[in-house]
Amino acid sequence: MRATSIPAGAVPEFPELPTESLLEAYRRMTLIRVFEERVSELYRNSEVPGFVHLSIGQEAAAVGACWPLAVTDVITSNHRGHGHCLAKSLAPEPMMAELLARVTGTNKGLGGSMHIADPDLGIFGANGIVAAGVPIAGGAALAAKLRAGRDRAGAGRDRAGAGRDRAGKENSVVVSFFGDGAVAQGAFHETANLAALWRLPIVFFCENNGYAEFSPIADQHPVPMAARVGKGGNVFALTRGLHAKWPDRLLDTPISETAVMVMPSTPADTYGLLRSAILDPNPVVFIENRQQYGMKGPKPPADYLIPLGKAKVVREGTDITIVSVSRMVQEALAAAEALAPRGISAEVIDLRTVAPLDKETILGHRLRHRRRDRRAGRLPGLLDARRAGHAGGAAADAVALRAEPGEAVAARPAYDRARR
Ligand SMILES: Cc1ncc(C[n+]2csc(CCOP(=O)(O)OP(=O)(O)O)c2C)c(N)n1
Ligand SMILES: [Mg+2]
Repeated sequence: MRATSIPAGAVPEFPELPTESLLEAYRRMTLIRVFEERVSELYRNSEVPGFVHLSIGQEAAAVGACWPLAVTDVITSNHRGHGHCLAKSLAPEPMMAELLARVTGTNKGLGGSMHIADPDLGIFGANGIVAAGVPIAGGAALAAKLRAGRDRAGAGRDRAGAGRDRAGKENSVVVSFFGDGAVAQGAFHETANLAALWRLPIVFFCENNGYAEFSPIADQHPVPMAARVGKGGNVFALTRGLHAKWPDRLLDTPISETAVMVMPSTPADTYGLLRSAILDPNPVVFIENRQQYGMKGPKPPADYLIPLGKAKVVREGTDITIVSVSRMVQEALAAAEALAPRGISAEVIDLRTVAPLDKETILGHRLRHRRRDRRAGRLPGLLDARRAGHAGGAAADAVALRAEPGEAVAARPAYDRARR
C-alpha cells in the first residue's frame, strides 16, 4: 500500500469489493462490536482493572483502514484502540487477557486497554496520551522508508533482498489512528510537518467523532484556549465565565510535572484547598473527582484555608493505617468502620495534597505505635488505597524508605493482586 495525496475536488475511484470480502469485512466489524459489548459488561461488573474506552460505532473506520494492510505494515493507535488492534489481526483472547490484567495479555497484563501492543503484527501500541502515537508512527514510517531504500539499492545484487518484508513487498506503510482531539497537540503537527518534508509512507487517519471528551469540536478548533474558557469553561463547565471576569489572570499554561498536586475528598476541603491553591505562588494542579460533585457536607467559614502539603488524620486508629486520597477517602472510612467489629482499629489518613507528600503525617502512625507494636510482637501495617491513582503507592514508598529491617509494608496495588 502506498500513501497518495488526492487532488482537491477529485473523486477517488476504489474497486468494488467482491461479496466474499464484504462478508469478511462485516465479520471483522461484528467481532469488534461483540468484543466491546463484552468489555463493557465486564467493566460495569468491576472486573476490568483500569479504564476502558469503547469504539462502538467506529468499527468500519478501523476495518476499512486496516483492510489493505499487510502484517508488515504498521499501525499506531490511541486510547480508543480495541477496534484498530482487532482489525490489524490481533486475536481477541490476548487482548481480553490484557484488559483483565492477566499474564497471558499482549503486555503480560501490565498495560491494560490503553497500552495494547504487538510489534510482530505491526501494532506499535495503543496509547493513553492523546497524540502520542502519532510521532511513533512517524518513526516507524521513517524506518520503513529507510528499509525500502536499502531494499531498492540492494535489489540488483540480491534478489531475495535484505530489508524486503516477509510479504515480499518493497515498501511498507504506517497508519496512525488518532481522534479530533489529537489535532490540537504539538506532537501531531511536528509529525505531519516532518512526514511531508521527508515524504514518509504514513497515513494520518483522524477519527473525528465530533468530541474530545466533553468538548465539542467547534470549541476546540481553531479557537484559542482563553476563548474556550470564556465560552464553555473546561470539560465540566466549572470555570465558565472566569476568563470574561479576569482576562488577565486566566492563562493558557503547560502542565508542570513538578507542580503542587491537590486532590480534595469533601466539599469543605475542596473550598479550603482551592482557596490555598489560588493564593499559592507555585503552579497547583487541582484534581477533582467528578463522582463527588453531588456530595453534600458541612459549609466551611468564608475565609477557610487548608494548608497545602499537609495530610490529615481523618480517623484515629491503632492497628493499621489506610492512606487515601480524593473519593477513596470515603471508601477507606467505610472500610475502617467495617473492620471495627472485628477488633481491628484502623487509622485513616487523607493525603489532601499528593505532591509534595506529607511524609511526617504518614509516618506518624508508625512512630506513635512502633514501640507498642514491638512490645506486642506485631508489625504495624499500611494499606494502600491506590485505586484512586498513584498517591497511595507514593505513600507506601515513603514508609518503605523509613521501614527498619524486618518490617513489612503491605502496599500491593489492587491490579497486582488481580494478575495471575
Ligand atoms: C495529552 C493528554 N491530554 C489530555 C488527556 C485526557 N484525555 C483522554 S481522552 C481525551 C479526548 C480525546 O479526544 P479525541 O482525540 O477526539 O478522541 P475520542 O475520545 O473522541 O475518540 C482527553 C483530553 C490525555 N489522555 N492526554
Ligand atoms: Mg474525538
